[in-house]
Amino acid sequence: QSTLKERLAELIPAEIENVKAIRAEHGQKTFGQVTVDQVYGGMRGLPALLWDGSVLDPEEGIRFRGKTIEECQAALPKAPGGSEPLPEGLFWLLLTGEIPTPEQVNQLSKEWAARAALPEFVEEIIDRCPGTLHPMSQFSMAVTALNHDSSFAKAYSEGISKKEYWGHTFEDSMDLIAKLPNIAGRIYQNVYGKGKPAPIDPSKDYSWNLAHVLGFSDNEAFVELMRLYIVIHSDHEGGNVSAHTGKLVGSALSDPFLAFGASLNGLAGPLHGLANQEVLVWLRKMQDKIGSNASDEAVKEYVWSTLKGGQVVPGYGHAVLRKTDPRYTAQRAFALKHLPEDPLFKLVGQVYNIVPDILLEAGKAKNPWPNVDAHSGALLTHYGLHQMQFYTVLFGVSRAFGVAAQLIWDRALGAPLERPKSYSSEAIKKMFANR
Ligand code: CMX
Repeated sequence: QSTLKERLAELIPAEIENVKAIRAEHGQKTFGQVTVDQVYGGMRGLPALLWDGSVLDPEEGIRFRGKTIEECQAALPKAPGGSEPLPEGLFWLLLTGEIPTPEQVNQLSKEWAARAALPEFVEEIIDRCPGTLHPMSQFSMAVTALNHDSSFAKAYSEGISKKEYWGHTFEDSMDLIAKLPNIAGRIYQNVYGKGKPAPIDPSKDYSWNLAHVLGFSDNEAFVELMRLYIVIHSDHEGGNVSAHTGKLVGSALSDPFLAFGASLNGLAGPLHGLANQEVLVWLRKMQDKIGSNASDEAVKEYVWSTLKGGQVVPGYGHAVLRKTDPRYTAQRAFALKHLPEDPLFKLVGQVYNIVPDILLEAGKAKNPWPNVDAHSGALLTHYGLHQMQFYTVLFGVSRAFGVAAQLIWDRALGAPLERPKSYSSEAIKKMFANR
């Protein structure tokens, strides 16, 4: 059976031809107009990027290579005795569009475990960070520092042909993903004062090892949660801040460590990945203010007070989605199966019944429904991972899968440097003065 790299090598020539044919036939056609409002409005809806791993439909949510989350849960290989898909299989799917065999997934688990060790100086960087430095800043620093051993950067400096870019990008991407559990584990154990992370077990899958370095691998349900968590957080098409940043930085031929380090800095923003931390902070503040079993009326009042204070309700709304995020629904299904009586899960459900109507009544948010971040913290808290500042690190571990897959394809397809056009307000005024 082929390895992932061998399979990719087989697929790349046909995809290069496919792209050539698309460009020859459709290259001069237009998607439509670009309005001045889009330039001022964060480029919402502007077709501008190629992204093959996943596509986001506003009504239906994400599909990974054409497959919904439920379809991935059904089709991707599972761990023995497990029922959630293994992220190893999802990475294979993102890269190839194909479902791997259990042996191919097993081989990826082994390869990642074999590549997991961190250079000593990276461990020292993490160890020297003050516990007061946000885990996401530590995370991005450690990932950036891995560029020290980048196969791509080394080969580029020695002079390689463009045809060889993707192979080195693949090697770096495999190293990047493989090393993330050790980085995450080291940050977690350092910041929360628990000693050094347990060693990676080469006989186990990636998610088990992630749970292990955090100190939770003896809870099989938590390991299952990590498998589902990584899969649903891996990729959300190309325009979101972390994905787009990785692609943009990679387009300068910065290696995958530099590119993904930049992604993490974007993920660390409260309107993006940090929202999973913000949701828990918000729920805890609510509990402090109105108590734990609060009435619907009290919750409504709290939500209104958030809006009236000029703040967003974290975990709700989305730049593209216009329905409940299926990533939220997948986590709700997990909670109903594993922790139906958990009080925080019940509060998340109560908030779900209340917030959308209020956001609709307030009349600003285009999407009043919950996104992925509205749910994840409650699940992690249930298993004892209650350190909210750490939540976005887990999002970051997952997001590497999607960003890395596209970086590899970008180098395989010879994607050029990104360089869109910007205008000053003065120039825009002049341009449209008589139109
Ligand atoms: N609570 C209160 N107001 C909200 C809101 C929310 N959850 N969502 C949107 N709005 C407001 C916006 O702030 C904006 O207000 P102004 O006109 O005063 O600037 C208005 O509604 C219109 O915004 P929009 O077009 O609906 O949303 P955007 O595409 O601009 O932004 C997002 C999308 C996610 C940043 C926004 O919905 C938000 O801030 N949500 C809360 C933070 C959050 O959950 N982020 C995580 C998203 C998922 C992820 O990336 O991890």
